[in-house]
Amino acid sequence: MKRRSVLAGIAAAFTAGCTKIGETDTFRGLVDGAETLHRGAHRLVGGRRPMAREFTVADLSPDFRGNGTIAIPTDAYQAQLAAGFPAWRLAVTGLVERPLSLSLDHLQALPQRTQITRHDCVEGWSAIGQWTGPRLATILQMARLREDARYIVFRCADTLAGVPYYESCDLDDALHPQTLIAHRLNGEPLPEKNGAPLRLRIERQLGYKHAKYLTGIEAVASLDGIGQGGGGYWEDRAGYQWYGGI
Ligand SMILES: Nc1nc2c(c(=O)[nH]1)N[C@H]1C(S)=C(S)[C@@H](COP(=O)(O)O)O[C@H]1N2
Ligand SMILES: [Mo]
Repeated sequence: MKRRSVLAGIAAAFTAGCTKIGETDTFRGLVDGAETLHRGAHRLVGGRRPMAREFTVADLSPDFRGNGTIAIPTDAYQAQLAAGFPAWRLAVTGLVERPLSLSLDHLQALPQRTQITRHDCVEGWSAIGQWTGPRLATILQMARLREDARYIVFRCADTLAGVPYYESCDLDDALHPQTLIAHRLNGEPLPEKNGAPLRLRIERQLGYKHAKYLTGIEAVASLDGIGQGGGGYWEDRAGYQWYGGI
């Protein structure tokens, strides 16, 4: 209530279009107070920065290392890798009006975004890479998310110790402009070690959230009953935070 009235006061002052008001102590007090309140409110919803920092080509790491699964030694995957993944599909399922099965060609024909960002792994290393792909938001728009969808689950082709890798995020990160289904790293098709042919880039989150070897994205209302319910492979077993914000 108090916040509303302070903001209303400032809005009124601005609409009055009066510059002199800005020189009075009362107005300064109002502005400072509102900024504090605004920062407080931002922290309440998670303290998220709007955009992750982007870098230039001069900042690129000479080699973007691979971590976690860095190869999928099955015959089926290796055959696809050699052929450029003609049969790979990204399934879009769950709480959507229009389930999709998207080929690499289709994903590459959508509007693309390229961004240079820093990847931070909790194991203590970082790397800067340039990623290209359609926004996840574009894909979710095509599939028409239902109103009861609250999370997006990312399914991967690899297993660690026999358990499929998976991840998930909320809609704020899923629809964020820097969240991509990337198919290129530094201008080249994704290398096997970095998740060929498709991996998530979710730039305000730590490395383990960036699911590689993507086979499906699924809109759900709850994470209960998916994996062990923690929202991701490492969240389920090592107690990593589900909200791995940087
Ligand atoms: N499918 C899958 N995705 C994954 C992992 C994995 O083992 N399997 N490892 C995660 C971790 S901990 C990190 S740091 C990054 C590593 O990405 P990179 O191999 O491109 O460096 O991928 C993440 N995504
Ligand atoms: Mo990591």
